[in-house]
Amino acid sequence: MTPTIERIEVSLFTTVARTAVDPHGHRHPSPAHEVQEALLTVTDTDGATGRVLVQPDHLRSAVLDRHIRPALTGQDPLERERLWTSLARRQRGAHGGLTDRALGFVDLALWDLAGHRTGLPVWKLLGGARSSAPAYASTMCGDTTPGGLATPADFAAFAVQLVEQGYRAIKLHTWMPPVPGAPSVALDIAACTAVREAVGPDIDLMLDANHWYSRTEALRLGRALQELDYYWFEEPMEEASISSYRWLADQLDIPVIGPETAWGKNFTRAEWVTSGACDILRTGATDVGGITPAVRTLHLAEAFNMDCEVHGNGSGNLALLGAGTNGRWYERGLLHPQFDFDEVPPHLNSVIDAIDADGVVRFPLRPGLGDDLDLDHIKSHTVRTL
Ligand code: LLH
Ligand code: MG
Repeated sequence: MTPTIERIEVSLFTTVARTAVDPHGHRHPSPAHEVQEALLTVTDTDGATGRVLVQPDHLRSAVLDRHIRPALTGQDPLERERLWTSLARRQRGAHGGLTDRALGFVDLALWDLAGHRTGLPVWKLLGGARSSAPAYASTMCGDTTPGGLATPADFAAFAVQLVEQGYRAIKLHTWMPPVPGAPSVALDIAACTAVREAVGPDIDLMLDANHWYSRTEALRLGRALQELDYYWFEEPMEEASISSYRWLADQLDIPVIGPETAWGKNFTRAEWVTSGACDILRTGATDVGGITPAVRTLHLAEAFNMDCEVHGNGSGNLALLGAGTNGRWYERGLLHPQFDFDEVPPHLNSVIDAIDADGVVRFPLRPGLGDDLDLDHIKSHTVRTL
């Protein structure tokens, strides 16, 4: 008999973090402190499991009980396209209660389960277009910390360190509110100039600047970046305004990339392409509602001869890079001179995305998404199960 989905659980557990977010959601280094994280587990009637680390705010009990369990329980977990569509169709009547991220977490767990059932890593199930990808170092946002990322010179010094570690590409996140004085086009240009001068012409550089510049501020910044031979210009304005991005992309030679945070899954991405709002499309395993719709965006872009870059780190985004080669980079970060990104937190046995001396990440060979979870830690530190 075909196995069907039997149990869907979210376990809240404690672990240790060395970063924290500011009131605007930007992550910075912090002293080690206890935090709660969450694991979604989907189990089928044969005992096969799909597991993924999630943000529990998107999978509260009401969301699980009203939408996710009714849509999935008793269904064949391998029929991801059908299950994703049935969940996505529930979004309209959920009045904002069933988010794209919730869809994404469920889809990731189903891909992990499929990997465990077949004994294959997800990047291979997605077609195995390649088995590794170059990483770009994605910095944390600018701050006010001495020796951190407080000045253009700090960004330049950190960029030199990153190149020494093997990275061949670096993306800056410059100063954003609530940092006093941020944002500032002049300061952004100073940081981008300092980094280019520090690393020379052979390192690819990108900028992800304050997300709420005006059109004219974004244009001024973009023109400076193209003079500095930057590789792409990311999210300088509110992404809901597609016509602003078309206005910007029409006037710049440097590739404009997007959208990253815009809601609307693969449908919004198609609008960006046909509107001419970007030169490089953007997707992400949880940004667009899962690996399933993210693969659609990669292939959509490919059919327009466009690159489609994957936003964010983690096992789902790494797996997604196996679905094509027009997502050229893996975004590794967020990095900071006072934070050891390679330190393994207590709920993991190893990091999934170690880089080699050339800044390349080799995809994991473990079945499923490949996260090396310490299930004993998670079990013994579980404080609540939804
Ligand atoms: O604003 C930030 O803190 C970063 O931009 C962050 O959201 C990061 O995920 C990003 O945009 N990467 O490209
Ligand atoms: Mg970004």
